[in-house]
Amino acid sequence: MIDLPLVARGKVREVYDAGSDRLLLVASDRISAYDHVLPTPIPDKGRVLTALSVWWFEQLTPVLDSFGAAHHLLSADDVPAEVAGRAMLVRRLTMLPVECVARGYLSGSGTVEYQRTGAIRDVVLPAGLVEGSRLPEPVFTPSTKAEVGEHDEAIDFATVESLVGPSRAVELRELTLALYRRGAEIAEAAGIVLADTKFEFGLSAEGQLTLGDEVLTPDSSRFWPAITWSPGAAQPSFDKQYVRDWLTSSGWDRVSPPPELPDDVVAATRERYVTAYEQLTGRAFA
Ligand code: Q0N
Repeated sequence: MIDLPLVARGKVREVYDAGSDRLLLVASDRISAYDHVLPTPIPDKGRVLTALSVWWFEQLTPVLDSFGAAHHLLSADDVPAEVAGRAMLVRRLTMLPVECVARGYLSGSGTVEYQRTGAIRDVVLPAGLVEGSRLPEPVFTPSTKAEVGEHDEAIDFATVESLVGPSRAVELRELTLALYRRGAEIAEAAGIVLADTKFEFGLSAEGQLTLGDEVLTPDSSRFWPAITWSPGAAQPSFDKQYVRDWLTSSGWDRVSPPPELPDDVVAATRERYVTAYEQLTGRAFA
């Protein structure tokens, strides 16, 4: 289909070799839920997430500049016709072996860790927080990329120091938190809670710290509608809630291959992705 060597294939994205110094990141319409890729694609999901990522790279450039850092995006226009709108030509980086997660709200594995220890990683938190609570300050919760099929493994800050060196570790933590804060501020103004997000960084050929991957999409972040935010129970996902609710009510056991989604769930979910894009950017989705 695409006449370039395939470098890596994720659950919902592919990476192609586009020359010695470039990669092509291609977002598909595939959607995952409960750790499975569903058999039913969501039309336009790849184009929406790519457009959102491109928009965020632009929004985040002042934050990156203030750290002397850059992003990897070269072009979203100069891409093969068969992936038009859902691909990014990016600078090839030497990736750093740390998944840089920032959490501004308690959710998922963060809640589990807090209930067990009263802290998230190295940060002691006040008593009484519940699933969905806003944290007093965002927390850096790095992880390392697991083998295919496994979940990323939580690591503490000392492990980040040993992986990338102490000064780079501080730089990753501070830049991750600054990018998250700016993203959450923009999202909040658009009625979306950016509960947490994951960034990946690398070094350019010139040694510049560079933001890679996709950024601040619903696939790399938890987006919650601000209007229903109510700490104390699981928050509805901005994008995947119809899918999760339908899968739950379908009787699927979460182990067998997942069932096809009905058309109305597909349409409602597509609408949620488009709404997230339009609400955040203030632009119409083409
Ligand atoms: C790279 N991954 C892991 C794409 C992202 N700019 C880059 N240079 C070199 N390698 C990578 C990037 C980027 N981005 C990062 N794989 C290759 C994350 N992937 C998952 C699949 O989609």
